[in-house]
Amino acid sequence: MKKKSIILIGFLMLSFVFMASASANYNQTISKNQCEGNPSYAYDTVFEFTQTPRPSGDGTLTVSVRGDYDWIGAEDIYVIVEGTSLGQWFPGGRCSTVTKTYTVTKNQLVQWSADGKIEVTLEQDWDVNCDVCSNNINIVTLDYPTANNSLPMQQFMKMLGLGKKD
Ligand SMILES: [Ca+2]
Ligand SMILES: [Ca+2]
Ligand SMILES: [Ca+2]
Repeated sequence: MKKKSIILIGFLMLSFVFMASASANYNQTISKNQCEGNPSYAYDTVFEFTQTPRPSGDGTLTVSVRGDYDWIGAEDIYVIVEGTSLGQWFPGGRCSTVTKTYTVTKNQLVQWSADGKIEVTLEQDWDVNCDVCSNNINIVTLDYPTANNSLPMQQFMKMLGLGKKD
């Protein structure tokens, strides 16, 4: 193989590694049964996302629920992230999965992830009962982009004059 080809292939491989590390996402899913232990009505479910890196952009919080949520006007959920309410939600499903996606801003994620964990609570209304469905579940997925720049990447960018100035 010619020397030029080897250098070109090496460069392509390096570029691929750098691109892969630059576009990493934090993506975690946690499931909780809001009726674990079969109480008469659902309890608030708490989801702790750990080892949360610093975000590089806006992300999404996706909430899926299955249970006694068909009574619009009563059977609601409040989605709370570290004391901030993302709003009241009437899923409107009875024993079927209903999903809602919230956009969370980079600024919010920066604040929430600073201590390395992000806590999400689904506050359930007292009208959400546990004897209606046998397949109760709450699922929360947190997804956001992270810069995740390795040291070699930053040095490489600096060499090309593309890196952030210190
Ligand atoms: Ca109901
Ligand atoms: Ca936090
Ligand atoms: Ca009910």
